[in-house]
Amino acid sequence: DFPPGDEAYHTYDETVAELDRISTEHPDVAAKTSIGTSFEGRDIPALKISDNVQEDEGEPEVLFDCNQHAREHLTTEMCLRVAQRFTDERARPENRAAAEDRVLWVIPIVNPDGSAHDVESGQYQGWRKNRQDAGTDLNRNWGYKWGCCGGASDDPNAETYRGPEAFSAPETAALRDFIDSRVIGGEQRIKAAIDFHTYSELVLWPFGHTTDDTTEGMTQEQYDRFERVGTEMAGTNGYTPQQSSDLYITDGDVLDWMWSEHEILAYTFEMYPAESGGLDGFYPPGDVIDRETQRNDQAVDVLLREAGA
Ligand code: 0X9
Ligand code: CA
Ligand code: ZN
Repeated sequence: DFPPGDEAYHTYDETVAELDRISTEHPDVAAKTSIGTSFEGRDIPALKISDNVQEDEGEPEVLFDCNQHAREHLTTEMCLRVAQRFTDERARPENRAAAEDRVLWVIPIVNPDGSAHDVESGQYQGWRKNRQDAGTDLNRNWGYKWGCCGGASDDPNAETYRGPEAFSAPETAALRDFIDSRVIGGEQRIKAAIDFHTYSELVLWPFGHTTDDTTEGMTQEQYDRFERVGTEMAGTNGYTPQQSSDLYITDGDVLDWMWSEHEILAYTFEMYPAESGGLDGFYPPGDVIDRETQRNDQAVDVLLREAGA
């Protein structure tokens, strides 16, 4: 469990229970499903949110995925916030308006083994990767230009180990398969996404593998849209907007794949201020959860709007 003072965080089991509660209480707008299984055999649950949720109404879809990195537990709370807002709090006019004619997919724990491992002793382990052998960094295991550019490690003990091949981690393969499965009649239904991380208060867009704005797979017009929408979202939460490679070069990260493979308007948010620094930045006290998740409500609404553009 989470250490004393941080009980407000949801463990893996509590997160699953919360998704069960939401889908049970709101069967018309929320449906729990699974995208697959982790290395150690845990289910990776997802919540679909839409009016007439049992039907396929062909609406634009937006994906919110959280906790690729085990210790970034605040992101799981962010996904739960999105889920609660558009179910428990759906009656509020601003929430109803934002989710009108959209499908939301919420995946609170992409890395269940790592997340459980990080807290199960009652003391934080500072764990980032999944639990396959010495651990693979899920956000270096995606298949677009995997391992191309010095933005990941080939050392299994490194924090940014990319794995022996692209999608060697069952968790990234499961999320890939889910996203691929949203191509219906030749059209990718998922139009936009936020991949939540901590920390540093950043809104990031592709590419990560190059500092070039325009390159293979990214025209000036496309880049300008990323920058415009990213800057608008950052204007609502006070984060700093920038291309992800401006932070540092990565290869095999989720954004580069979502954009290149599916033209999903995909952003990484780095939640929470950097002041505490080091490992402490990954473990914000439980009493900041509400503030730091609600802070992104308007940014989420901007992306829901943009998914229809
Ligand atoms: O390194 C990562 O995967 C992300 N940061 S974290 O501290 N949460 O691990 C940032 C990924 C964004 N992409 C690039 N910087 N290229
Ligand atoms: Ca609907
Ligand atoms: Zn991260």
